[in-house]
Amino acid sequence: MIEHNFPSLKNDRILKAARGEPVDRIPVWVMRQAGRYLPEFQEVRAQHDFFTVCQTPELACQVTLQPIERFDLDASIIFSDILVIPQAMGLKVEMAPGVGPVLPRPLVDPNDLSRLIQPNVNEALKYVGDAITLTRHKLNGRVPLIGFTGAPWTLMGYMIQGGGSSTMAKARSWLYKYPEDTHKLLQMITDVIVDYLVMQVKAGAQLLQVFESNGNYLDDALFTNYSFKYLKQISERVRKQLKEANIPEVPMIAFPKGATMNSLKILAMDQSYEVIGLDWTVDPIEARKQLGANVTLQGNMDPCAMYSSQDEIIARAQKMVSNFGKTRYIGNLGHGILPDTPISSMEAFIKGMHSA
Ligand code: 1CP
Repeated sequence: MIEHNFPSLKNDRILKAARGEPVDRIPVWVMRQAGRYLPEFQEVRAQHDFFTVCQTPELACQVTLQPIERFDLDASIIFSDILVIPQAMGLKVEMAPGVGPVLPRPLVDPNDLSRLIQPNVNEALKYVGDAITLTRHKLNGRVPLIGFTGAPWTLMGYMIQGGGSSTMAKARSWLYKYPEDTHKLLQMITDVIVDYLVMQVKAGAQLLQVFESNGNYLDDALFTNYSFKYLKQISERVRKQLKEANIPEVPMIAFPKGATMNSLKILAMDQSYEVIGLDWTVDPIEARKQLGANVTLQGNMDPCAMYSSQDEIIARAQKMVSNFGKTRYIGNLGHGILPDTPISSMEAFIKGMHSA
Protein backbone atom coordinates (compact mmCIF):
# COMPACT_ATOMS: atom_id res chain seq x y z
CA MET A 1 0.00 0.00 0.00
CA ILE A 2 1.35 3.42 -0.96
CA GLU A 3 0.92 6.23 1.55
CA HIS A 4 0.08 9.49 -0.18
CA ASN A 5 -1.77 11.23 2.68
CA PHE A 6 -4.32 12.72 0.33
CA PRO A 7 -6.85 15.22 1.78
CA SER A 8 -10.12 13.49 2.72
CA LEU A 9 -12.92 13.44 0.19
CA LYS A 10 -15.79 15.89 0.75
CA ASN A 11 -18.03 14.88 -2.18
CA ASP A 12 -18.37 11.16 -2.88
CA ARG A 13 -21.68 11.24 -4.78
CA ILE A 14 -20.24 9.77 -7.95
CA LEU A 15 -18.64 6.88 -6.04
CA LYS A 16 -21.94 6.18 -4.30
CA ALA A 17 -23.89 6.32 -7.57
CA ALA A 18 -21.35 3.99 -9.20
CA ARG A 19 -21.79 1.47 -6.40
CA GLY A 20 -25.59 1.71 -6.40
CA GLU A 21 -25.90 3.58 -3.10
CA PRO A 22 -28.47 6.38 -2.67
CA VAL A 23 -27.38 9.98 -3.34
CA ASP A 24 -28.84 13.32 -2.23
CA ARG A 25 -28.50 14.71 -5.75
CA ILE A 26 -27.39 13.43 -9.14
CA PRO A 27 -23.59 13.51 -9.59
CA VAL A 28 -22.52 15.13 -12.84
CA TRP A 29 -19.34 15.48 -14.87
CA VAL A 30 -18.80 16.09 -18.58
CA MET A 31 -16.54 14.25 -21.01
CA ARG A 32 -13.81 16.68 -22.19
CA GLN A 33 -14.76 19.07 -19.40
CA ALA A 34 -11.19 20.37 -19.48
CA GLY A 35 -11.03 21.50 -23.07
CA ARG A 36 -11.18 24.09 -25.73
CA TYR A 37 -14.57 25.60 -24.83
CA LEU A 38 -12.82 27.12 -21.78
CA PRO A 39 -10.89 30.36 -22.50
CA GLU A 40 -8.45 29.56 -19.68
CA PHE A 41 -7.66 26.24 -21.41
CA GLN A 42 -7.08 28.04 -24.71
CA GLU A 43 -4.64 30.32 -22.92
CA VAL A 44 -2.57 27.38 -21.71
CA ARG A 45 -2.72 25.74 -25.15
CA ALA A 46 -1.59 28.97 -26.85
CA GLN A 47 1.66 28.66 -24.92
CA HIS A 48 2.19 24.89 -24.86
CA ASP A 49 1.95 22.05 -27.31
CA PHE A 50 -0.82 19.50 -26.53
CA PHE A 51 1.48 16.64 -25.47
CA THR A 52 3.68 19.05 -23.47
CA VAL A 53 0.59 19.79 -21.37
CA CYS A 54 -0.04 16.05 -20.95
CA GLN A 55 3.60 15.37 -20.04
CA THR A 56 4.08 18.23 -17.57
CA PRO A 57 2.30 17.32 -14.32
CA GLU A 58 1.93 20.98 -13.22
CA LEU A 59 0.24 21.90 -16.53
CA ALA A 60 -1.92 18.75 -16.67
CA CYS A 61 -3.00 19.45 -13.08
CA GLN A 62 -3.72 23.10 -13.85
CA VAL A 63 -6.06 22.32 -16.76
CA THR A 64 -7.70 19.41 -14.91
CA LEU A 65 -8.67 21.86 -12.17
CA GLN A 66 -9.97 24.59 -14.50
CA PRO A 67 -13.54 23.23 -14.84
CA ILE A 68 -13.59 22.37 -11.10
CA GLU A 69 -12.81 25.99 -10.18
CA ARG A 70 -15.51 27.27 -12.49
CA PHE A 71 -18.42 24.82 -12.16
CA ASP A 72 -20.27 22.83 -9.49
CA LEU A 73 -19.10 19.47 -10.90
CA ASP A 74 -19.04 16.20 -8.94
CA ALA A 75 -15.90 14.69 -10.50
CA SER A 76 -12.67 15.69 -12.21
CA ILE A 77 -10.93 13.74 -14.97
CA ILE A 78 -7.19 13.85 -15.36
CA PHE A 79 -6.06 15.79 -18.42
CA SER A 80 -4.38 13.44 -20.88
CA ASP A 81 -5.32 11.63 -24.09
CA ILE A 82 -6.06 8.04 -25.06
CA LEU A 83 -3.21 8.19 -27.59
CA VAL A 84 -0.46 8.29 -24.95
CA ILE A 85 -0.59 4.46 -25.11
CA PRO A 86 0.27 4.11 -28.83
CA GLN A 87 2.99 6.70 -28.13
CA ALA A 88 4.39 4.63 -25.27
CA MET A 89 4.30 1.57 -27.58
CA GLY A 90 6.65 3.33 -29.97
CA LEU A 91 4.38 5.05 -32.48
CA LYS A 92 4.79 8.72 -33.18
CA VAL A 93 1.61 10.75 -32.48
CA GLU A 94 1.22 14.43 -33.35
CA MET A 95 -1.67 16.72 -32.52
CA ALA A 96 -2.52 18.57 -35.74
CA PRO A 97 -4.24 21.91 -35.02
CA GLY A 98 -7.90 21.78 -36.00
CA VAL A 99 -7.61 18.14 -37.10
CA GLY A 100 -6.82 16.06 -34.06
CA PRO A 101 -4.31 13.26 -33.56
CA VAL A 102 -2.16 12.11 -36.50
CA LEU A 103 0.07 9.02 -36.52
CA PRO A 104 2.43 9.56 -39.48
CA ARG A 105 3.51 5.89 -39.65
CA PRO A 106 0.44 3.77 -38.90
CA LEU A 107 0.41 -0.05 -38.81
CA VAL A 108 -0.24 -1.28 -42.35
CA ASP A 109 -0.09 -5.05 -42.01
CA PRO A 110 0.86 -7.61 -39.33
CA ASN A 111 4.58 -7.26 -40.16
CA ASP A 112 4.34 -3.84 -38.53
CA LEU A 113 3.57 -5.41 -35.15
CA SER A 114 7.33 -5.85 -34.82
CA ARG A 115 7.61 -2.06 -34.67
CA LEU A 116 5.65 -2.02 -31.39
CA ILE A 117 7.32 -2.17 -28.02
CA GLN A 118 5.87 -3.46 -24.76
CA PRO A 119 6.83 -0.49 -22.56
CA ASN A 120 7.53 -0.41 -18.86
CA VAL A 121 4.43 1.65 -18.11
CA ASN A 122 5.70 2.86 -14.75
CA GLU A 123 8.52 4.60 -16.60
CA ALA A 124 7.03 5.47 -20.00
CA LEU A 125 3.78 6.86 -18.58
CA LYS A 126 5.10 7.97 -15.20
CA TYR A 127 4.14 11.54 -16.09
CA VAL A 128 0.44 10.57 -15.98
CA GLY A 129 0.84 9.05 -12.52
CA ASP A 130 2.70 12.15 -11.32
CA ALA A 131 -0.07 14.39 -12.72
CA ILE A 132 -2.70 12.29 -10.91
CA THR A 133 -0.88 12.41 -7.57
CA LEU A 134 -0.33 16.17 -7.81
CA THR A 135 -3.97 16.73 -8.82
CA ARG A 136 -5.29 14.65 -5.92
CA HIS A 137 -3.41 16.95 -3.54
CA LYS A 138 -4.52 20.15 -5.30
CA LEU A 139 -8.15 19.00 -5.47
CA ASN A 140 -8.04 19.04 -1.70
CA GLY A 141 -10.85 16.46 -1.52
CA ARG A 142 -13.38 18.63 -3.39
CA VAL A 143 -14.38 15.85 -5.83
CA PRO A 144 -13.03 12.44 -6.87
CA LEU A 145 -10.46 12.17 -9.68
CA ILE A 146 -11.18 9.89 -12.65
CA GLY A 147 -8.33 8.15 -14.47
CA PHE A 148 -8.89 6.80 -17.98
CA THR A 149 -7.64 4.88 -20.98
CA GLY A 150 -8.75 4.12 -24.51
CA ALA A 151 -10.03 0.54 -24.99
CA PRO A 152 -7.94 -1.86 -27.12
CA TRP A 153 -10.17 -1.83 -30.21
CA THR A 154 -10.42 1.97 -30.19
CA LEU A 155 -6.64 2.36 -29.87
CA MET A 156 -6.08 -0.25 -32.57
CA GLY A 157 -8.31 1.87 -34.82
CA TYR A 158 -6.08 4.93 -34.42
CA MET A 159 -2.91 2.85 -34.77
CA ILE A 160 -4.06 1.43 -38.13
CA GLN A 161 -5.93 4.42 -39.56
CA GLY A 162 -3.22 6.87 -38.54
CA GLY A 163 -5.83 9.19 -37.00
CA GLY A 164 -9.57 9.64 -36.79
CA SER A 165 -11.67 8.14 -39.57
CA SER A 166 -15.32 8.20 -40.53
CA THR A 167 -15.30 4.52 -41.59
CA MET A 168 -12.43 2.78 -39.74
CA ALA A 169 -12.33 0.65 -42.91
CA LYS A 170 -8.64 -0.25 -42.68
CA ALA A 171 -8.93 -1.25 -39.04
CA ARG A 172 -12.14 -3.19 -39.68
CA SER A 173 -10.52 -4.99 -42.59
CA TRP A 174 -7.90 -6.35 -40.20
CA LEU A 175 -10.71 -8.10 -38.27
CA TYR A 176 -11.47 -10.18 -41.38
CA LYS A 177 -8.06 -10.37 -43.07
CA TYR A 178 -5.88 -10.99 -40.01
CA PRO A 179 -8.03 -12.27 -37.12
CA GLU A 180 -5.10 -13.93 -35.34
CA ASP A 181 -2.80 -10.95 -35.64
CA THR A 182 -5.66 -8.70 -34.59
CA HIS A 183 -5.97 -10.68 -31.36
CA LYS A 184 -2.20 -10.48 -30.96
CA LEU A 185 -2.33 -6.69 -31.31
CA LEU A 186 -5.36 -6.30 -29.03
CA GLN A 187 -3.64 -8.46 -26.41
CA MET A 188 -0.46 -6.37 -26.58
CA ILE A 189 -2.51 -3.19 -26.07
CA THR A 190 -4.53 -4.83 -23.28
CA ASP A 191 -1.36 -5.74 -21.38
CA VAL A 192 -0.24 -2.11 -21.47
CA ILE A 193 -3.70 -0.85 -20.44
CA VAL A 194 -3.84 -3.15 -17.40
CA ASP A 195 -0.49 -1.87 -16.08
CA TYR A 196 -1.50 1.68 -16.93
CA LEU A 197 -4.80 1.57 -15.02
CA VAL A 198 -3.20 -0.10 -12.00
CA MET A 199 -0.53 2.60 -12.02
CA GLN A 200 -3.22 5.31 -12.16
CA VAL A 201 -5.03 3.88 -9.12
CA LYS A 202 -1.76 3.58 -7.22
CA ALA A 203 -1.10 7.23 -8.09
CA GLY A 204 -4.50 8.29 -6.75
CA ALA A 205 -7.24 7.76 -9.37
CA GLN A 206 -10.56 7.08 -7.61
CA LEU A 207 -12.58 5.86 -10.62
CA LEU A 208 -11.50 4.57 -14.02
CA GLN A 209 -13.17 5.10 -17.39
CA VAL A 210 -12.38 2.98 -20.43
CA PHE A 211 -13.26 4.82 -23.65
CA GLU A 212 -14.42 2.44 -26.39
CA SER A 213 -15.12 5.42 -28.63
CA ASN A 214 -15.11 3.29 -31.79
CA GLY A 215 -17.79 0.90 -30.55
CA ASN A 216 -20.12 2.01 -33.34
CA TYR A 217 -18.14 0.06 -35.98
CA LEU A 218 -18.84 -3.37 -34.48
CA ASP A 219 -21.82 -5.69 -34.85
CA ASP A 220 -22.68 -7.95 -31.90
CA ALA A 221 -20.37 -10.77 -32.95
CA LEU A 222 -17.43 -8.42 -33.57
CA PHE A 223 -18.15 -6.57 -30.33
CA THR A 224 -18.09 -9.83 -28.38
CA ASN A 225 -14.90 -11.08 -29.98
CA TYR A 226 -12.84 -7.91 -30.34
CA SER A 227 -14.16 -5.46 -27.73
CA PHE A 228 -16.00 -7.15 -24.86
CA LYS A 229 -13.43 -9.91 -24.53
CA TYR A 230 -10.68 -7.39 -23.76
CA LEU A 231 -12.86 -5.01 -21.73
CA LYS A 232 -13.67 -7.93 -19.44
CA GLN A 233 -10.05 -9.00 -19.23
CA ILE A 234 -9.00 -5.45 -18.33
CA SER A 235 -11.51 -5.20 -15.48
CA GLU A 236 -10.64 -8.64 -14.09
CA ARG A 237 -6.88 -8.18 -14.23
CA VAL A 238 -6.92 -4.62 -12.84
CA ARG A 239 -9.06 -5.71 -9.86
CA LYS A 240 -6.88 -8.76 -9.26
CA GLN A 241 -3.64 -6.76 -9.32
CA LEU A 242 -5.05 -4.12 -6.98
CA LYS A 243 -6.17 -6.82 -4.58
CA GLU A 244 -2.75 -8.44 -4.64
CA ALA A 245 -1.15 -5.06 -3.90
CA ASN A 246 -3.60 -4.56 -1.02
CA ILE A 247 -5.10 -1.45 -2.64
CA PRO A 248 -8.88 -0.91 -2.50
CA GLU A 249 -10.73 -1.45 -5.79
CA VAL A 250 -12.18 1.56 -7.58
CA PRO A 251 -15.40 1.64 -9.64
CA MET A 252 -14.90 1.17 -13.37
CA ILE A 253 -16.86 2.81 -16.20
CA ALA A 254 -17.01 1.37 -19.72
CA PHE A 255 -18.10 3.78 -22.46
CA PRO A 256 -18.77 1.73 -25.60
CA LYS A 257 -19.89 4.60 -27.79
CA GLY A 258 -22.32 3.55 -30.50
CA ALA A 259 -22.55 -0.07 -29.34
CA THR A 260 -25.83 -1.82 -30.18
CA MET A 261 -28.38 -2.53 -27.44
CA ASN A 262 -27.45 -6.22 -27.62
CA SER A 263 -23.79 -5.39 -27.12
CA LEU A 264 -24.67 -3.10 -24.20
CA LYS A 265 -26.67 -5.97 -22.71
CA ILE A 266 -23.70 -8.34 -22.98
CA LEU A 267 -21.60 -5.83 -21.07
CA ALA A 268 -24.28 -5.08 -18.46
CA MET A 269 -25.07 -8.74 -17.74
CA ASP A 270 -21.40 -9.53 -17.23
CA GLN A 271 -21.09 -6.94 -14.45
CA SER A 272 -17.37 -6.45 -14.93
CA TYR A 273 -18.02 -2.69 -14.98
CA GLU A 274 -20.10 -0.92 -12.32
CA VAL A 275 -21.01 1.83 -14.79
CA ILE A 276 -21.88 1.88 -18.49
CA GLY A 277 -21.66 5.15 -20.39
CA LEU A 278 -24.27 5.68 -23.11
CA ASP A 279 -24.21 7.91 -26.15
CA TRP A 280 -27.18 10.12 -27.02
CA THR A 281 -28.76 7.68 -29.50
CA VAL A 282 -29.76 5.31 -26.68
CA ASP A 283 -33.21 5.88 -25.19
CA PRO A 284 -32.92 6.24 -21.37
CA ILE A 285 -36.14 4.38 -20.54
CA GLU A 286 -35.32 1.55 -22.94
CA ALA A 287 -31.74 1.34 -21.64
CA ARG A 288 -32.91 1.04 -18.04
CA LYS A 289 -35.42 -1.63 -19.06
CA GLN A 290 -32.93 -3.66 -21.10
CA LEU A 291 -29.78 -3.27 -18.98
CA GLY A 292 -31.34 -3.97 -15.60
CA ALA A 293 -31.03 -2.48 -12.14
CA ASN A 294 -27.57 -3.84 -11.30
CA VAL A 295 -25.59 -1.41 -13.40
CA THR A 296 -25.17 2.36 -13.10
CA LEU A 297 -25.89 4.25 -16.31
CA GLN A 298 -24.01 7.39 -17.34
CA GLY A 299 -24.86 9.96 -19.98
CA ASN A 300 -26.30 10.80 -22.39
CA MET A 301 -27.38 14.22 -23.63
CA ASP A 302 -26.47 15.04 -27.21
CA PRO A 303 -23.48 17.46 -27.06
CA CYS A 304 -25.31 19.48 -29.72
CA ALA A 305 -28.28 19.96 -27.37
CA MET A 306 -25.88 22.28 -25.51
CA TYR A 307 -26.68 24.81 -28.23
CA SER A 308 -30.34 25.11 -27.08
CA SER A 309 -31.51 27.83 -24.72
CA GLN A 310 -30.53 27.59 -21.07
CA ASP A 311 -34.11 26.85 -20.05
CA GLU A 312 -34.29 24.03 -22.55
CA ILE A 313 -30.97 22.54 -21.41
CA ILE A 314 -32.20 22.57 -17.80
CA ALA A 315 -35.49 20.93 -18.83
CA ARG A 316 -33.68 18.27 -20.88
CA ALA A 317 -31.32 17.44 -18.02
CA GLN A 318 -34.24 17.12 -15.61
CA LYS A 319 -36.14 14.92 -18.06
CA MET A 320 -33.10 12.64 -18.40
CA VAL A 321 -32.98 12.17 -14.65
CA SER A 322 -36.66 11.27 -14.52
CA ASN A 323 -36.19 8.81 -17.40
CA PHE A 324 -33.02 7.15 -16.08
CA GLY A 325 -34.20 7.29 -12.45
CA LYS A 326 -32.39 8.80 -9.49
CA THR A 327 -30.54 5.70 -8.38
CA ARG A 328 -27.60 4.20 -10.26
CA TYR A 329 -27.35 7.23 -12.52
CA ILE A 330 -24.49 9.66 -13.32
CA GLY A 331 -25.27 12.76 -15.39
CA ASN A 332 -23.06 13.40 -18.42
CA LEU A 333 -23.26 14.13 -22.12
CA GLY A 334 -23.44 11.32 -24.67
CA HIS A 335 -19.94 12.26 -25.93
CA GLY A 336 -17.33 14.98 -25.43
CA ILE A 337 -18.38 18.61 -25.09
CA LEU A 338 -17.79 20.49 -28.36
CA PRO A 339 -15.17 23.25 -28.56
CA ASP A 340 -17.55 26.14 -29.23
CA THR A 341 -20.14 25.24 -26.58
CA PRO A 342 -21.22 28.32 -24.59
CA ILE A 343 -20.02 28.32 -20.97
CA SER A 344 -23.59 29.20 -19.93
CA SER A 345 -24.76 25.85 -21.37
CA MET A 346 -22.43 23.98 -19.06
CA GLU A 347 -23.84 25.92 -16.10
CA ALA A 348 -27.41 25.15 -17.21
CA PHE A 349 -26.67 21.44 -17.70
CA ILE A 350 -25.22 21.08 -14.20
CA LYS A 351 -28.08 23.12 -12.71
CA GLY A 352 -30.65 20.91 -14.44
CA MET A 353 -29.01 17.72 -13.17
CA HIS A 354 -28.64 18.99 -9.62
CA SER A 355 -32.19 20.32 -9.38
CA ALA A 356 -33.85 17.17 -10.72
O1 1CP B 1 -5.75 21.17 -29.18
C1 1CP B 1 -6.33 20.54 -28.30
O2 1CP B 1 -6.42 21.00 -27.17
C2 1CP B 1 -6.81 19.21 -28.72
C3 1CP B 1 -8.17 18.83 -28.25
C4 1CP B 1 -8.07 17.63 -27.33
C5 1CP B 1 -8.29 17.60 -25.95
C6 1CP B 1 -8.68 18.75 -25.06
C7 1CP B 1 -7.70 16.33 -27.72
C8 1CP B 1 -7.34 15.91 -29.07
N1 1CP B 1 -7.67 15.52 -26.59
C9 1CP B 1 -8.03 16.26 -25.51
C10 1CP B 1 -8.08 15.80 -24.11
C11 1CP B 1 -8.77 14.53 -23.83
N2 1CP B 1 -8.89 13.46 -24.68
C12 1CP B 1 -9.34 14.19 -22.59
C13 1CP B 1 -9.19 15.11 -21.38
C14 1CP B 1 -9.91 14.99 -20.19
C15 1CP B 1 -11.33 15.55 -20.21
O3 1CP B 1 -12.24 14.82 -20.64
O4 1CP B 1 -11.54 16.68 -19.77
C16 1CP B 1 -9.90 12.91 -22.75
C17 1CP B 1 -10.70 12.11 -21.73
C18 1CP B 1 -9.61 12.47 -24.06
C19 1CP B 1 -9.95 11.15 -24.58
C20 1CP B 1 -9.93 10.93 -26.05
N3 1CP B 1 -9.01 11.35 -26.96
C21 1CP B 1 -10.85 10.10 -26.72
C22 1CP B 1 -11.96 9.37 -26.06
C23 1CP B 1 -13.14 10.23 -25.89
C24 1CP B 1 -13.87 10.52 -27.16
O5 1CP B 1 -13.91 11.70 -27.53
O6 1CP B 1 -14.39 9.58 -27.76
C25 1CP B 1 -10.51 10.08 -28.08
C26 1CP B 1 -11.22 9.35 -29.20
C27 1CP B 1 -9.34 10.87 -28.23
C28 1CP B 1 -8.60 11.11 -29.47
C29 1CP B 1 -8.58 12.54 -29.75
N4 1CP B 1 -7.76 13.42 -29.12
C30 1CP B 1 -8.01 14.69 -29.55
C31 1CP B 1 -9.05 14.61 -30.54
C32 1CP B 1 -9.59 15.77 -31.30
C33 1CP B 1 -9.41 13.27 -30.64
C34 1CP B 1 -10.51 12.68 -31.53
C35 1CP B 1 -10.02 12.55 -32.92
C36 1CP B 1 -10.98 11.84 -33.87
O7 1CP B 1 -11.30 10.67 -33.67
O8 1CP B 1 -11.36 12.49 -34.85
